[in-house]
Amino acid sequence: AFLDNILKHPTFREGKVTVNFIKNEPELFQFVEPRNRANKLVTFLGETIVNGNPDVKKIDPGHIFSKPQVPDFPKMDPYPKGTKDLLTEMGPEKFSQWLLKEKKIHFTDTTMRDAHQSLLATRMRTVDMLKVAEGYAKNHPEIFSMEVWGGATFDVCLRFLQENPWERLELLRKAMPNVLLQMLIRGSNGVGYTAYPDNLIQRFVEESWKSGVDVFRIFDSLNWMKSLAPCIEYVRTKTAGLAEGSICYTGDILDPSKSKYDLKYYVQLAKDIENAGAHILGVKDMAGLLKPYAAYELISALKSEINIPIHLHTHDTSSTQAAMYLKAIEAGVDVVDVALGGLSGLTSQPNFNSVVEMLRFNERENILNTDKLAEYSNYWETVRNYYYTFESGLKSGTGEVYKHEIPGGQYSNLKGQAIALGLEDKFPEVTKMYGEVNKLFGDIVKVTPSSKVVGDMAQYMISNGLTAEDVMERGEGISFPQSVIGFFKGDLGQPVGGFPSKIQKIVLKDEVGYTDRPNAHMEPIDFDKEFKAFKRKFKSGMGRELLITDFLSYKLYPKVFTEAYNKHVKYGNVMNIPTKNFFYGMEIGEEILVELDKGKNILVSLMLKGEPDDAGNVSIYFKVNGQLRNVIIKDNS
Ligand code: 3PY
Ligand code: ZN
Repeated sequence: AFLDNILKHPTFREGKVTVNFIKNEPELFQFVEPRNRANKLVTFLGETIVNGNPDVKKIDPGHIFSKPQVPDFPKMDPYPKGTKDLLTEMGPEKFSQWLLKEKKIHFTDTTMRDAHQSLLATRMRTVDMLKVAEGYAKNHPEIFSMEVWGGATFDVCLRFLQENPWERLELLRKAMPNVLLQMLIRGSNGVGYTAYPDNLIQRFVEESWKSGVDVFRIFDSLNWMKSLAPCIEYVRTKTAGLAEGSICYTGDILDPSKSKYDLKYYVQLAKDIENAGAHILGVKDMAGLLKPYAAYELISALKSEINIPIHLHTHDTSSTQAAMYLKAIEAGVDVVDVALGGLSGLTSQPNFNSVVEMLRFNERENILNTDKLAEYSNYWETVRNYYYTFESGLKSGTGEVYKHEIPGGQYSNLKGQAIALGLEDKFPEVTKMYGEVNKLFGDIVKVTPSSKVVGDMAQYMISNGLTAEDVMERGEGISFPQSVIGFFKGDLGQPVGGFPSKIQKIVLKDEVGYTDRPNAHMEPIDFDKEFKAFKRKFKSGMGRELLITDFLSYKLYPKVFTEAYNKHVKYGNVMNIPTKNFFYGMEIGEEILVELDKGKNILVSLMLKGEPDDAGNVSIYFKVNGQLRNVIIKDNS
C-alpha cells in the first residue's frame, strides 16, 4: 500500500520527486492509520447490519426516510453580530443590565438540547446539528441563545451515541461564534444524577466555558440554595459567562389548597438567587405546570422584587403553554425558551415559529425572518424521522400532567424504561403512581435527579404490585431501589420542609440520614495525581492525546466513559456515519460518504451479506473507496 501511495501521488506521477518528497508528504506514512480507521468503521457498520444497534429496540422495515433540506445561507459572509459579541464587549454584569432594558421579547432556541431530550430521548446526533449550525447562526443572529449542551445530553453522547460531548460543544461553538451558547447544569449534581466533589464541579464549569458555554442555567433538583449558590459562584469566578440561577417551578400558586410552593416561596427563592450573584434569574417550569394566570402573577411579582432579567422555560405537555408565554410576556418576562416547529410541542418547548407570529405587531415583538425559520423547522421535521424509534408515542397534549407532574424531559425516557421493564401496557398506571409517590415523599420538587427517584419508585411499585399503603404499612420488609435510599439519606440534598420522617425511617431502616451538603462527605479530587493516573490507565487507542475534559467525563461517569472508550478503540470515530446507517445499518447496494476525520472522506458501499456459518459468523463485503473489504461479524441472535 505504501508503494501504491507513492506511485499514485501526483508529485511522483508528474516526475517531480526530489529528496524532500517524503519529508514534504508525511501523510504517505500514515497509510496504516486511515486504513485501520476505515476497517474500524466498517466493523461498526457490519455489527449494526448483522446485530443491529443495541440502542435501537424496534425497527420498522418499511419506514421511509426523506432527505432533509439544509436552508441556504450567505456562506461567504462574515457572521453578523450577535449576543455573544455583546457579552464579549460588555462583560456579564453590563450584559445583564442591557438585557433588562430591552423592550422586545428575546428567544432561546432549545432545538439542539431540551427539545430532542424531551421528544427523542436525547438521541439527536452532532452530525445532524452541524449541518445547519453555521447557516442558522448567520441567518438568525437575533437569537438570544442556543441551548446546546448539558442536561442529559452529556450522558447520552457517551452512553448511546459514541460521541464525545466536549467535541460536540467545541464544534457547535466554532459553527456559531456570534450567538450565546447555553447549557443546563444541575448544581452540585453537574450533568449527573448524584452529587460530586465541589472541585470537580468547579473544574467542570471552567472547562465548559473554555469549550464554548456562555450561559449556565443552574438549578437544583430540590431548589436547595446550598447546591445552587456554589455553582453560581464558580461561573462568576472561573468564567466570563452568565450565571443563570434558576427556580424550579412546581405545584400551582393559584391553588389555595397547595401552600407549600406559594408565591411567597418563589419570590424568596428568587431573591436568594439574586443575592447569590446570578446575572439572570431562570424560571424553570420543567413539567409545564405554570398556568397562564399564574405566570402573570409570578412574573409580575418577580419583576417588582428583583433587578436581574428573567428567563422563562417551560414544556408544552398540556398544549396550553403558548398562552402561558403570552401572559408572562405581558407581565414583562425578558426571554422565553422555544423550539423550532418540527421539534416543538408536547413534552418539548412551545413552537418558536408560532410564538414569533403570536407577538407580531405587539409592542414587544421581536422581528425574525419567519420564512427562514420555517425552512429550519422543515429541516428538523425531516431529520426527526430518522429518530422514529425513540419517539415516546405521545400524540396529543395531556391535562394529566397537572396530576402526575412528570417533567417533559423525563416523560419520553420513562416510557422507554417502562417498555424495557415490560411495563408498556401499564404506562398510564406508572404515570399515576408517579403522582402518588410524589405525595408519599412529601410533595417534592421533581426534576433531574429527584424526578428519577420518583420515577424509579413508581416503576418499582407497579412491577411489584405495591400501593402507597403497602409501603407505609409493610415497608420495613421492602428493599427499596438504590436511588430512593440515597435520596432519603440526603445524597441529593434537603427537600423544602425536610423529609417526612415516617417514610424516611421506613426506607432507611437502620441507616441515618444527614442534613449537610452531600459534597461535604466527599474527598476533593487531586487533579494532578488523578489525571496522570487516568492517562496511564487509558493510554492508547483514542488516536489522540487524552485531555482534561476526557478526565472530567471519566470522573462524572466512570463506567460509561470506560465503555465508550473501549468502543472507540474498537470502532474508531463513528460520529460522522449518517444517522440512518448509525441506527439502522445499511442495505445491499447502498453507498455512503463518511468523514473519517477532518477532510478525510471515505466512500463505503455494502456489496454482500453472507449467511451465518455453523459458528454463527457472517461475512460482509464492503467496497471502501472502490476496494473490496471483508469483515466477519458474529451473529448474536
Ligand atoms: C435535565 O436536568 O436534564 C433537565 O432537562 C431537567 O429539566
Ligand atoms: Zn426543560
